[in-house]
Amino acid sequence: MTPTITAFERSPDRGRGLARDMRVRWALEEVGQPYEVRLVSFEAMREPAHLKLHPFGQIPTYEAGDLALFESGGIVLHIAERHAGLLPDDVNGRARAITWMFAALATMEPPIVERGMAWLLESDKPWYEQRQPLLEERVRKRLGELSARLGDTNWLEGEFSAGDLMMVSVLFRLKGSDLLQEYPNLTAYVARGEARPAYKRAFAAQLAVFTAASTS
Ligand SMILES: N[C@@H](CCC(=O)N[C@@H](CS)C(=O)NCC(=O)O)C(=O)O
Repeated sequence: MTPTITAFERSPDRGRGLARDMRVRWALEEVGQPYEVRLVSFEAMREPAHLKLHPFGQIPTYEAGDLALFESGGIVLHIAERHAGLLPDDVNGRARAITWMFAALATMEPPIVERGMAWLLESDKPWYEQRQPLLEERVRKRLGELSARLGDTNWLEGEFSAGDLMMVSVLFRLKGSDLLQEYPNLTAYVARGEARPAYKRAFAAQLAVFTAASTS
């Protein structure tokens, strides 16, 4: 059965690959599962039909048969559990890979998003100049800890896994920033993720939506 995911009709990040349907697309590409995309506008995301799929009125969602999911982490985990290629076969290895997914979403993503949102929504406010170094420090702390753990290995737990897919997707939000560049092993880790053929296909598919919308 071909699953259907939702994605932004118009990309607020101008096609930089930050919208979270990217993680789901990437996971589907990694496991070789074809998928369909239903594009939604910001207005449609607030409509009852979409709220039935996603209680918080966001993207991405995932539908396959009578299963409907929301939350990129839940969706990627479901894909990884249903198909070979994103989770190790042994029970402990799977548990560790899943733990890295949670670490990406619950430990790394919040300070990274908070820093980004402050820049987006508060950079004209009088407190921003004072607040920004604090937000950067919180991100830097987590990057330093992650960098120390990754060391000079390619992936977090041996082979590439859903844990790496999620971690790279989260770090991608810092791409090009001085913060990420302070950690050459993390910069290289993100680049390794981006170099994967499945990532490239997912990125191209998401970018095509932006390109089509901006020329129409
Ligand atoms: N924790 C959610 C976050 C979903 C989320 O923030 N989606 C964004 C796009 S990346 C969205 O729909 N933003 C529009 C809005 O919140 O109104 C997940 O990982 O799926």
